[in-house]
Amino acid sequence: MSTKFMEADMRKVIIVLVNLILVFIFTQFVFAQDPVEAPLNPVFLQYLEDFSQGKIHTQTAGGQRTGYIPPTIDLSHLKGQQVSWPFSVQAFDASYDLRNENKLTAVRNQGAYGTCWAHASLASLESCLMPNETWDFSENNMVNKDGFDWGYDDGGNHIMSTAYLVRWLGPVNETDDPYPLPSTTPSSPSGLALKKHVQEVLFLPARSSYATDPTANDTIKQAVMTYGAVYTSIYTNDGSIDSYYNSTNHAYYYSGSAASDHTVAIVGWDDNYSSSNFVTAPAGNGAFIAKNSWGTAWGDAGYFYVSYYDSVIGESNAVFNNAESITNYYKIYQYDPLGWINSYGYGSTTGWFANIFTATGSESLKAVGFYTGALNSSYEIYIYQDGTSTTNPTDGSLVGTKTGTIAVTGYHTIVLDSPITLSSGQKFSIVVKLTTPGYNYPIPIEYPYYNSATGEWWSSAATANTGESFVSSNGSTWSDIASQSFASHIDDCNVCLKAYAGSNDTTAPAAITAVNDGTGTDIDTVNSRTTLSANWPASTDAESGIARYWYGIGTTAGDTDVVSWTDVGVSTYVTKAGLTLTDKTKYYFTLKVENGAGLLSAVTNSDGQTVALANNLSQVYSWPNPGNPKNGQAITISELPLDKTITIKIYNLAGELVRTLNDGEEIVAGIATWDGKNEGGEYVASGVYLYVVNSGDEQKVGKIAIVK
Ligand SMILES: [Ca+2]
Ligand SMILES: [Ca+2]
Ligand SMILES: [Ca+2]
Ligand SMILES: [Ca+2]
Repeated sequence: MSTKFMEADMRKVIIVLVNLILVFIFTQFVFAQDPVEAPLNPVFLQYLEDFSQGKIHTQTAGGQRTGYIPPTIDLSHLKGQQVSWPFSVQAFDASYDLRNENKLTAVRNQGAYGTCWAHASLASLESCLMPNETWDFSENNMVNKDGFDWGYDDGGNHIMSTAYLVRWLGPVNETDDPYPLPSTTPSSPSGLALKKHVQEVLFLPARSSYATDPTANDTIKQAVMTYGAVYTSIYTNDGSIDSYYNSTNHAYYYSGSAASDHTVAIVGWDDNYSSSNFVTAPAGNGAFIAKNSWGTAWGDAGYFYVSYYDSVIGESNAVFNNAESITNYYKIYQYDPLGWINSYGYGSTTGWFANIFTATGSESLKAVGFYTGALNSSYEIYIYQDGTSTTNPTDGSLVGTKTGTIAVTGYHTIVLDSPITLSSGQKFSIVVKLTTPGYNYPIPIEYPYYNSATGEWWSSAATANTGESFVSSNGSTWSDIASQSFASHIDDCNVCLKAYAGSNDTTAPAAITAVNDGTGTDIDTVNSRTTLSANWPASTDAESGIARYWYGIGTTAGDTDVVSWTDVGVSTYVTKAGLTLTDKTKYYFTLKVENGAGLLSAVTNSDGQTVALANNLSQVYSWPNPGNPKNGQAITISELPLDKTITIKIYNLAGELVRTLNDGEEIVAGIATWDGKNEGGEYVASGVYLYVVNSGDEQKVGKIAIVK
């Protein structure tokens, strides 16, 4: 062997050694020090790519809008897993239908917008609250206020709706923020009254193939029976709903490999639903019953059947089952308003994560909330107080612990065994050790995601500061994750970990000093049959702040016989429409204040406003405008004078008489309605119409836009 060869061999040995050392250092670096981000959901990444290439269609051949975007977080590792429920379960009946259980609110209509995801989410939330409570929450608010980068019409998913709900931005009432009519620009007011505190959302595993797994439907069936309607995803698009949908039987079956593009709510099942009811017969009988958001004119009054053999239904599932009273906790501490963007891990099913918070009042820490990415996740919670370190969340005194197991994937609130007293300005940290069996990314994280390939932002509003969120592989060596050298595309990162506190305030808030009738300076007369307003200066409570104002309206001061006590959130004015007011009668607003501890102030009354109706046409107007009478909402012509002979005629723009609404009779209630039909009983075409009101000595002309 020549010297030259020996030198070459030595060089090889050295290179191998150096490589080994580098690999060793690198693995130490990765596994002992820095968390690894889970791969983002490949279906989401494919969606972004397809979107950038203009391949995404959010409308069926029938013109129905869809609007499902796959989430950033990949939960495909759960596919086919069955939940081990923490309660005893019984065998399923062959059929079950929430329509028979007083567990469903009315079918909604997403109309012209890609908002299926908000409709399916709230269908589940509303259903789970029934039959004890019946609500109609605002999809418009959820879509406008979700906080993500994509627009109103661009779609969304259950991870987004969960983020909006568990950060306590919603739900708000439909009547406070109604769904927009077509052709209006969607917007939402701020400061609306929050109606529930959503504390838990279950993300059920994706369903396995029913053809190969007869238990594939069990988890969904159990959730429907136990909780209510289950949000789920289906495939409808590229015009295919017409190819896969039997509109006579309202039966849908798709067997291809396309991704989910629409969301609905599963509300029941029928094991014996015949395979012959579908366009193409699946391998056997059986169908889920699903609630759609395409109005009652579609399907079986808005419902339809989806075959058990459908290849897509059950892919993304959520149960919005734990909406609690807004008095459950007074305050939420959180750094993750945009929720679960992705997850971190250290190559192990166990990881540690922590947040340091500063109390902003005299409070009691009562509960902790976070996401779990696997079934049967086990947790250990440690609460520390009075730490001085800004880099170690376990600094300070350990003042509380709690351990347990959580059966189902999703967002959960863990109530501490005993509340922990906090004083204003006091530091406290929540430390969680979480084990997610079968999933090596136990740490849920929020950050501003940007897709450089397509130039699309997803969650750019996410922000973070150092000293907030920490992660660790072992609970002793911690990394602050606000800015990270090891993950160049991630900065402004927080862990998804919330804290819930009650207030220790024992004194009631100050009563309102004065209530003004009307929308400005106090008025004493009002010219309306339907609408009263009031406004007032803000109240104060130094300890726990103002949680909400309550108002009522009565015909004597302090009474609430016209409008019973109603929460208006922190708004310092209210306009109540839809009343039936009596001429020459005096109405009084009455107000009280609730603080963060749930204590109420004394009551303050306005000095009243007397209804004094105009006996002319000056206040006449029509609403809604534009209107869509074919959708069941008649056009109302309002503020018509009483004690007069009135004619009301509708003309088209060509000046042709379309309909006579009133021909000289007195208008008893001060309003007239038009059902959108002509004299022949047919709905008029879309367009602008004129209404002409004549009272003998006066005439008023107004425009009505009809849309369909
Ligand atoms: Ca609604
Ligand atoms: Ca954040
Ligand atoms: Ca107080
Ligand atoms: Ca007054």
